[in-house]
Amino acid sequence: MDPVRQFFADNALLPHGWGRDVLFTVDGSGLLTDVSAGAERGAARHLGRLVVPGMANLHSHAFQRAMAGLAEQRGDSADSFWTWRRTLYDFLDRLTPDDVEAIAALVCSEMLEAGFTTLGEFHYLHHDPAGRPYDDIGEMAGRIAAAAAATGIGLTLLPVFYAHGGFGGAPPTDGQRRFINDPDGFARLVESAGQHLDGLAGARMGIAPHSLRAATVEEIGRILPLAGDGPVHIHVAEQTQEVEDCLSWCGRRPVEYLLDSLPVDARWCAIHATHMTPAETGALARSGAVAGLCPETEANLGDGLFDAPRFLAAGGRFGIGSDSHIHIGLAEELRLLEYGQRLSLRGRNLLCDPGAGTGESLFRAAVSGGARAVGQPVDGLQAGQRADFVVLDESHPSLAGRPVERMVDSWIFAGDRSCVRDVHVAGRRVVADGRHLARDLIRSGYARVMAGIIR
Ligand code: NGQ
Ligand code: ZN
Repeated sequence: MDPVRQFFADNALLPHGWGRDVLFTVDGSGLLTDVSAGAERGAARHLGRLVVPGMANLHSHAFQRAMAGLAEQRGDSADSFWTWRRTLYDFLDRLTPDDVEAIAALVCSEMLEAGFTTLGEFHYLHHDPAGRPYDDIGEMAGRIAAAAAATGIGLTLLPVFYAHGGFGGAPPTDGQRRFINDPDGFARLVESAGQHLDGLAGARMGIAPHSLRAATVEEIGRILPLAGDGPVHIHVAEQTQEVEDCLSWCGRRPVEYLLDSLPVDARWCAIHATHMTPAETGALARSGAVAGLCPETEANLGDGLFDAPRFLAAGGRFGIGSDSHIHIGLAEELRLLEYGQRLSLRGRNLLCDPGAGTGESLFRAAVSGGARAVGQPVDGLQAGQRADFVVLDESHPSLAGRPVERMVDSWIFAGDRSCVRDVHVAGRRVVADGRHLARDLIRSGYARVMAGIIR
């Protein structure tokens, strides 16, 4: 364990607003024990002029980073989410554990460079290309853990339970063979995954029944105890066809069915939740579940628009994920979340708290909702939370000369990851001058993998 350390920021975004001259005290396990504004710097290490908390990226399928941009040409028939999914299934046929580790390391390093300090990995590529478990059923989970360890990102691993190809326990398709487990196999997988996380600082585990298409509510009820007090994530109501299939199978809509059938509470994260009636939106907000929004992927896949104004007005919590990694950007995800509403409602500053800018409102909400969704102490710069610092570059053209209260708005709407200078996880610096410390090694490993799999 490292000794107690102190860090100092000229300006830091604290839970209740910007603080000046902020002194952070960090214990040996990387948690903040004290945060004091108006302090003397003393011997503390200077972080920078502008420090904001790290954010969790709550929804990721890391391997999909390797096919970003490869499904953007029109096929013979109308392209849709479902034709994209066929491309995905063909692509993932080829990936070995070494490939997945190298791709996941790239994803983690890109997330860190963007300002994300925790990864929620919704991990479902379990078995070998023939659909047989590896000798260690948690082999692939171990590779995700290795990538997190190599990059220093905090990891919440969410092993996925996937058993069916449609509502009502329909048999899986051949393209899904690498994902499939029965509840007993899944219990072994969770056990092995837990062993792979042993000794990995900043790691946590939960579970993820993939969707109401891929798991029955009876099966989900059976596997729930495996989550312990960890988070439970599920994809729900992403596509209108899923809503129609659910209605014709059970007479209820997916979110309605989920809330009626399972004990959904603040430990849960409903990924996408795009298609809800106003009643479902209110009920999901009241359940305490976090909405896991992935605006860039949802736009890329043509999912639809989440009713954020209604959800937030009902007290709903949300966080963001980069899901398919069509692009990895913290500013861009939050910006698109707001822009979707602007385009549809023809107004401005729609997801804005009174007294704060829109970018800052979205950023704060996503830090806090993200922390809840990944089940980690990453809810902002306050005592008891992890010392995850994102240092912004005040000389960046999009930030230069702005008052401190407009900095996050300027980053989110006018900037991108080039505004991020340094990133620390648990008090340890992993990004310096915008570059992950192992960037070159990680990128060359990734390039080698890509040369082998793109045919
Ligand atoms: C996934 N992605 O699990 O990667 C899914 C595709 C499915 C999104 N839903 C597979 N965006 O949903 O069946
Ligand atoms: Zn997903």
